Amino acid sequence: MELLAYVNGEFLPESDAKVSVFDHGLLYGDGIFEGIRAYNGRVFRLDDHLRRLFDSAKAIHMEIPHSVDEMRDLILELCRRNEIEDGYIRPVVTRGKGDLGLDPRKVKGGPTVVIIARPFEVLYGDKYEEGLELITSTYRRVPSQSVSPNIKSLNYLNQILARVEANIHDADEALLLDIQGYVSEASADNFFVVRDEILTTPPTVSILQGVTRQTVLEIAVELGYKARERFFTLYDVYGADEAFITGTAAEIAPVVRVDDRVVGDGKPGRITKQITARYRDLVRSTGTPIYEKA
Ligand code: PXG
Repeated sequence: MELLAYVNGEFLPESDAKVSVFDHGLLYGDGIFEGIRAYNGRVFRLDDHLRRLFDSAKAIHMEIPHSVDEMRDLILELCRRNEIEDGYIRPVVTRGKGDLGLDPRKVKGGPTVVIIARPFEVLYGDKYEEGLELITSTYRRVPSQSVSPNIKSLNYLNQILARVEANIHDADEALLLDIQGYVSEASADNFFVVRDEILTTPPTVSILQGVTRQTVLEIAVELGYKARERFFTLYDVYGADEAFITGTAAEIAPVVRVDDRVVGDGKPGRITKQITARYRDLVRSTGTPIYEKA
C-alpha cells in the first residue's frame, strides 16, 4: 500500500500529493511547519507541537484554515490511514498559491495545508553510543530583530548553511552562536551542557523553543538535578563535563567533541545517559493514542 499524504482537504497517495509551482511556500519560503514523532502508537507531545504551529502562524500573520482540534484530528486520521506505530509527522502550512510577488495579498484561496506521516528511520545510529562531534559555525543564528528564531518557518537557509559547513569539516553537526556570541543551538536541535551536575541551556531568545528541550528540563528536575536557562559561551562548552543536543528527530544525542576539544572524558556522559533513558520511557508510554483502545 502506498502511503497517503494530506493536501488541502484530501488524503492522496504520496506520488499524487502535489502543490503548485506558484505556492508562496516554494517561491518565498513563506510558511511554517512542525516535526512530530509517534512512538508505540502514540503521538508524543502533540498538543505542544500544535501550539507551536499555531503560535508560528500568528507570528507571521497567517490564519491556519483549521482549528487546533481539526488539525489534531487530521494528523491522527492520517496516522491511522498510514498504519503508523513509530513514525515521523510533518504538518506544513504555507501562505498559499498566488501570483509572483512576495506580498501575501498576491495569494488567492488561502493557505496550503500539507501533512506527511511516515514510518521513522533512526537518525544517528551508532552515534548515540559514540557521541557526536560538533564544530562552531561561522554563521550566526538569525537574531530576533530580523526574524524570530522562535518561529518554525520554512526559512532554514541559516541552519542549512551551518550544516553544510559541518559536512565540509566532517563533523556531525554545527553549533551556532547568536549575534552577541553566546551559544544558541545546533542546526536542527537545541543544546545543553552539564557541569557539576547542573544542566544549562540557552534562554529562548535566539533559539527555537524545542519541545524536546522542554521535556529534558522537566526530566532533569524530576531526576533531582538543577536545570537552568542561562546565556553561556564556547568557553563553558569546552569546559563542560557533558554536552548533548535535543530534538524531535535526534531525541537526545551526546556530544563528545566540539571544535577539536574533547568534552568531559570524550564519552557520552552519565547524566546524559540517565536523561536519555527516562526520555525513551516517556516517549513510549505517554502521548496521544492514534488507535482506539479496546
Ligand atoms: N532548533 C531548531 C532550529 C529546530 O529546527 C529544534 C531546535 C528542536 O526542537 P524540537 O521541538 O524538535 O525538540 C528544531 C527541530 C528535520 C527535523 O527534519 C528538524 C526538527 C525537528 C524534526 C525534524 O531535520 N527541528
